[in-house]
Amino acid sequence: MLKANQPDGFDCPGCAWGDPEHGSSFEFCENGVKAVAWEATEKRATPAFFEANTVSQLRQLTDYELELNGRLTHPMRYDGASDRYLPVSWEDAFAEIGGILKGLDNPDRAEFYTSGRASNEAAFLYQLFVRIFGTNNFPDCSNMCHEASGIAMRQAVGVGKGTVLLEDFEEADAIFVIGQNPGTNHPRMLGDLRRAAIRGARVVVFNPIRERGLERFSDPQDKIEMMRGGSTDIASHYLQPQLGGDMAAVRGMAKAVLAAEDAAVAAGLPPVLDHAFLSAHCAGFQEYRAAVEATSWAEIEDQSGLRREQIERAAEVYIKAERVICTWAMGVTQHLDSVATIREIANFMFLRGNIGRPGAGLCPVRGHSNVQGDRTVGINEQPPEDFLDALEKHFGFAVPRRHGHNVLAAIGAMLDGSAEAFIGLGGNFARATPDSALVEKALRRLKLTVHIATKPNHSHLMPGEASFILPCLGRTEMDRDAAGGSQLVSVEDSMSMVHGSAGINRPASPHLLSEVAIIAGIAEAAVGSAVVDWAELAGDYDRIRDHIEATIPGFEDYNKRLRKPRGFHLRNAAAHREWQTPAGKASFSSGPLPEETVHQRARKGEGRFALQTFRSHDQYNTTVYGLDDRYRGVYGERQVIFIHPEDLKTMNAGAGERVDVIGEHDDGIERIARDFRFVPYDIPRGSIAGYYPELNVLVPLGSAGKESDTPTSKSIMVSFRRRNAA
Ligand SMILES: Nc1nc2c(c(=O)[nH]1)N[C@H]1C(S)=C(S)[C@@H](COP(=O)(O)OP(=O)(O)OC[C@H]3O[C@@H](n4cnc5c(=O)[nH]c(N)nc54)[C@H](O)[C@@H]3O)O[C@H]1N2
Ligand SMILES: Nc1nc2c(c(=O)[nH]1)N[C@H]1C(S)=C(S)[C@@H](COP(=O)(O)OP(=O)(O)OC[C@H]3O[C@@H](n4cnc5c(=O)[nH]c(N)nc54)[C@H](O)[C@@H]3O)O[C@H]1N2
Ligand SMILES: [Mo]
Repeated sequence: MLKANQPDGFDCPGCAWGDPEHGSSFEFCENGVKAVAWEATEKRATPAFFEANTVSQLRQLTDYELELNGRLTHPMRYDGASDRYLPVSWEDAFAEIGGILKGLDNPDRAEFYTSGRASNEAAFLYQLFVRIFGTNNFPDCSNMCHEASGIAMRQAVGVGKGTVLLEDFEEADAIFVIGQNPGTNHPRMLGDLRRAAIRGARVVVFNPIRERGLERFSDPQDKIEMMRGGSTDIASHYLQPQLGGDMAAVRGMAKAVLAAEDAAVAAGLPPVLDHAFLSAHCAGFQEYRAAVEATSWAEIEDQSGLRREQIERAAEVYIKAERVICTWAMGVTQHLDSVATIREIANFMFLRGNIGRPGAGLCPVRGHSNVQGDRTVGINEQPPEDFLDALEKHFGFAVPRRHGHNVLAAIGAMLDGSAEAFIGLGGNFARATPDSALVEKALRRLKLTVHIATKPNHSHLMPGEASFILPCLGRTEMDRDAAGGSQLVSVEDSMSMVHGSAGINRPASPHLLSEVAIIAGIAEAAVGSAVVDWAELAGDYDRIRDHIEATIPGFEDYNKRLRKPRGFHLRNAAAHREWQTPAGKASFSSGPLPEETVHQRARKGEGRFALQTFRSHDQYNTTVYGLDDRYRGVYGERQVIFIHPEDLKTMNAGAGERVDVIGEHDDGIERIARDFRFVPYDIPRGSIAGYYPELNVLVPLGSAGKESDTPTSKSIMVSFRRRNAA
């Protein structure tokens, strides 16, 4: 029986941008179509495929070639003798995995990874199982992604999530887009930016690279624009800072705002600052003002790579706008000083009260479609005490209180032998993490590796002693409940909207289980059903949602509200100007600028560069759909380095020359990415760029963001070695 008020489709597995009309009309974008088609492929990685290829042979394939083999169809177990994956029954797989987990002498010896595509239901059940098992080891893709945003925003405004709704984009007078490439990674956001630009809102971009989608955009849904072959200008101001130079750039704007305030006061004009907001809502403004005054324009220009006049012009836009939104993504979060930079963004927004009113606010734009929801429902290696209390009270078991491992700590534990098991709920741990070679070694020395996945990837090819690939249903596929009805899952987008998703495609294989069913199977075998009846929960996800409602605030009437067309909004206190910070106020930070960015350090050495690793238009993280990067004019290849033409000249190198890229992180470890081609590009001198995950061999495990512990995959010191040199 179909339940009433089902949303009439699935949530796009592409990105976490909000959807205005969820449940009534499905808003597609080019890259959303790719994500859906990728899952709905006709190709199958069957037992015959694994029979025909040893794991060592498969390891020679690129990420692209490997995933071309299509969807996994059977649960598989690694056989060391033949170096092949062989089919195994679900029962045997669960029993063996459960047995090995039970046999560990300490639950902290297992690592439970999550990628952000898992639904709220799967993620909640997973954390429940893992905590009953006895650990908080939850390395999560968000540790490599927006961790700094959550930390900085909790410090600044008391909530680790964005404060705006999609509707706010219709009211903003100015939108600052910092360190983000929405044309590729959040194409539906580009639609909102375009509508804003058309009605006259200013869009100010900070990005070292001139990203085409941010400059001009033609909307495929706009027939007239398509007919005329026209497009809309998106960015009214496009600033190209050096890598890691954003804190300096934002402080520069704040300096200009404070100067404008002084000038206004002196001239007897209305103030520029929102004094009512500053005095009623903020802590630390005077200290911040002093810190800004103590930061010289020379420092700001040197670190940001921008000229004072450029920064002042951007500040002018901010001053003239009544309502301002600031968005950001990986260009801000994957640096050494990301937390301080996001605090500076908040500082800047406080100056004119740009938070907690219509058309204004802070908007970290999330990556995976449910990465925000996974954290909300308990995927957290440092869980808040009140959540643990609620779990303990509701389920009646002793919840582990020791903080667990994030991604870098989990890798450390695997390398030093203190971790012995790895379970991955989706994702591609070995390719997404830094220092690929070391992580491969770490995985291969484990007693147990388990990957719950839809397609084969390189993480599966680094088997431990006992290794399993467990194939699951994708978001787009029908998931049946115990009575044969359609199951509904839920996800939370970047604007804290929680909505339902129900697959419509026929499963890729009759042997697939849902993520929830797989977790329930492992849980049953590993911890039994004394605390939780796993089979019952897997048979009806409404029961899982009842438990979420009972333990997590904001989910009142979850099952009912989920079935409303747009779902429901999780209340955000900061958006209502309620500040759950230690000071009880919106809190300014007033530290100095980073002492030296990787780019500033690179400039001092001969032939050194600061490298960022980003996404092409034809990939989803470690999944490579194709070898083109249309907007950047790259076709049929991925081993490229974008670099300023003058930098090529000083090296006496030509476009097209092939080089090895050498890691220059001074820790004695040799890091080489072999055989890359130079592509001259509009990018500041000394900053260069290339694609993830091919360049992850150069990202050092030992370089992590302050407080966020996020790998610094946007500021890596490198040099080049010519391929043809003797
Ligand atoms: N199609 C598609 N969609 C995706 C993804 C995908 O791979 N493919 N991935 C999803 C995920 S998990 C995430 S997290 C998001 C990622 O979305 P983005 O953050 O847009 O991802 P990146 O490709 O890493 O792009 C980083 C951008 O920041 C700029 N940048 C780099 N360093 C700096 C800096 O120091 N300062 C400034 N101002 N800019 C800088 C780069 O030039 C680039 O434009 O997208 C999500 N959506
Ligand atoms: N150098 C560098 N490294 C980075 C980044 C960077 O910008 N530069 N970005 C970081 C960021 S932002 C992130 S989020 C991480 C991403 O890290 P991950 O989330 O670990 O990686 P993905 O590539 O998104 O995972 C892809 C795999 O997920 C599986 N999968 C797909 N759909 C499903 C599903 O519905 N269920 C299940 N169970 N599995 C599924 C498929 O088997 C596929 O191979 O990488 C990080 N690493
Ligand atoms: Mo991400």
